Amino acid sequence: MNKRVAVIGAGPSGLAQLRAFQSARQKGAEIPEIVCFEKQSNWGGLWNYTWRTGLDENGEPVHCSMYRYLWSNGPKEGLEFADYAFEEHFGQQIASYPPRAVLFDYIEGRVKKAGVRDWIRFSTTVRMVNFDPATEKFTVTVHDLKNDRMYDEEFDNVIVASGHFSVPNVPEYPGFDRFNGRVLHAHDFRDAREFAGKDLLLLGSSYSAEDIGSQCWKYGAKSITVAYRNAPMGFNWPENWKEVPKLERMDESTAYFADGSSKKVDAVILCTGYKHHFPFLPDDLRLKTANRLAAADLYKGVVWVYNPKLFYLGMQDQWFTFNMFDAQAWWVRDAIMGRIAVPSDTATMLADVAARVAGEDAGVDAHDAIHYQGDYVKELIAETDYPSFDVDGACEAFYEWKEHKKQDIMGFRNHRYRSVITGTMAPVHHTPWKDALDDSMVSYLQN
Ligand code: FAD
Ligand code: NA7
Repeated sequence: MNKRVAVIGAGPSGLAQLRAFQSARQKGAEIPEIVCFEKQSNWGGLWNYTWRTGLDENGEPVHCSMYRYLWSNGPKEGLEFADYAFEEHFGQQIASYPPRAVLFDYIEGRVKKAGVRDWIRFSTTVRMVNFDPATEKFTVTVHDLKNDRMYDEEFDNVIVASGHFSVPNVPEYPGFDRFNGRVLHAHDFRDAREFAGKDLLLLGSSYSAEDIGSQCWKYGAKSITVAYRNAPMGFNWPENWKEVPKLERMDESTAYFADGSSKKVDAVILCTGYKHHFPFLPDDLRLKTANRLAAADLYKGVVWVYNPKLFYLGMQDQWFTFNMFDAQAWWVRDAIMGRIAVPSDTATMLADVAARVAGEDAGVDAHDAIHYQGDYVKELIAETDYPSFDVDGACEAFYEWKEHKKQDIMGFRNHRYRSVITGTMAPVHHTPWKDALDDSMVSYLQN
């Protein structure tokens, strides 16, 4: 097979793609030449933590949106790789909500074992991708940041795995320019200790607001006020935490809300989500979608309907993560290797997208959404040799997680779940989450 395939990004999705091809080669298949371009100097995507914000050492936008003391916000039993269990990596079962460093180690362990690191060109940013209908090839223009050299290469397929939780959605509210404290987006939040003793205002009512608020609460913020745009999160919050309706305006020191209330605050953190942003793709190849489970214009959630030689991984909003990226990567591999037939007409592919959108829209709550994405994972893995696993069991872990959050939002991470890969029950973590201030791997693994 003399095909060449470009993978953009070596985060969990891109790495799943490398592992998918390597696994086919291990089973004796002839695979295309794979070149993965990664703008950071290491793999792991968002899980590759940096203290940097703004621009990086090369003048590129910092990709990382993660922060110190970040622990998994869902049970690890919902994301476990079917071909590489936590027990295989750590030599024992571990507790259910690992901190970032532990999950980074796990992600890295699988690809180290697969031996795919030399497929990746690190510190190399993709600047542009163009498709030539005459040759049916893509020209990928990249910038080798270490040697400050730009060059072009041709590929038969391109797989975009550049993530979509890195470019912040930054709204403006009246008075931000007069406010004397700091206004920052969640993307630039790094260390909750900065806000110890402070009164904080957070905007947004999704994962970032919940988790950054919780971190700041845990590390000693004086008060947390969360202003929601549509609906409050509605958890049973600690007494120094309040949810209020929409922010209307600010002055030098005070925030004013839609219900007429106000609050003097020291800093504002915009937990207002992220944008699907692909500055390296021209109009005819660029995905434009809302952050939802049925992403726009992707057949089977991965094939760009207007040019099926182009694929996207991990562009959906995510209940399932690592195992869903695997399901997609194995499927994309098989489409590229001719093992799976992709429809030849755009109309058929668009009908598939419309059906997925309708399926998502028919759901009424989080339970339906989890079930919907679980079914999607099942659908894809049934079509490849990705090891099948108990997806319904993983959904059960998510349902329990949702209940545990309702019961105690600062205590849900003290629960444990059963692995659907090995069948083993996780141990209870040695320290309740709210008291565990050290998030190092050494500390976490001391169970
Ligand atoms: P990313 O991890 O974003 O990786 C994309 C890669 O592409 C990066 O390495 C980037 O440098 C590279 N790249 C981008 N543009 C270019 C370019 N032009 N050229 C070359 N390389 C490029 N998921 C969970 O399962 N559990 C959690 O607890 C969890 N917590 C999260 C907390 C936060 C704050 C955020 C933002 C996300 C969290 N997630 C969590 C979800 C997260 O999206 C996934 O876990 C996962 O990182 C997505 O993988 P990805 O490879 O698709 O994207
Ligand atoms: P999400 O889940 O996309 O949520 C974004 C939130 O921001 C959501 O509550 C939005 O309100 C709110 N939002 C968006 N624009 C505005 C404006 N203009 N004003 C006020 N509020 C706004 O992003 P997150 O960062 O929470 O989570 C992303 C990932 O990071 C996630 O997968 C986690 O694993 C970690 P709405 O609810 O629409 O009213």
